[in-house]
Amino acid sequence: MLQDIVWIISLVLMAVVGLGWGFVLLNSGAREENYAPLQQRAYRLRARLFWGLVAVFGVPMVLTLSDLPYDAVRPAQAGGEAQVVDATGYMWRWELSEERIEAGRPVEFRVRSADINHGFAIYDEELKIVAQVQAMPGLTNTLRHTFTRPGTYRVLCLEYCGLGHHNMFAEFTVEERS
Ligand SMILES: [Cu+2]
Repeated sequence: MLQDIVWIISLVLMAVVGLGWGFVLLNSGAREENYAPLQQRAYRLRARLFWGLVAVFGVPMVLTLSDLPYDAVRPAQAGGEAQVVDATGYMWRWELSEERIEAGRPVEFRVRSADINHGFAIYDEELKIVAQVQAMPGLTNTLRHTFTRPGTYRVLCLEYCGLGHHNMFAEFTVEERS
């Protein structure tokens, strides 16, 4: 609910900025091209530098976006109905409603906090982060993910939440689809 309101406010503000840009664009004249030779060289160099930066940083960014630790980019829809896991963060432990998850089927974690902010982060056996979402009091955040590799996964806290923060972990296993 709160997230929807914030989303709508953001959309309205983005529309205002967009209209401003459109107004400036419509009311600006054609570019003057009578530059001095040195200026011309500088502008050409700048344009080359710009496209060079796009190539060096833009291409790898697009190629690696799908490795983000959440499924905004590639929603976990395939593979049938989602398995629902309720996850609640407490100072300082996690409570999971499910400890066994089927590989290849999407999982929907419904993440809450019973006290203060925690960071719900799932790590694989090599301690590489798989997915994460914020655990907040008074709000349920959903995190969808499809596990492809069976194994033991760990939930750690990614938001410093006091003295016991480093001990805050839970485990679940992902099993081969039966
Ligand atoms: Cu913490």
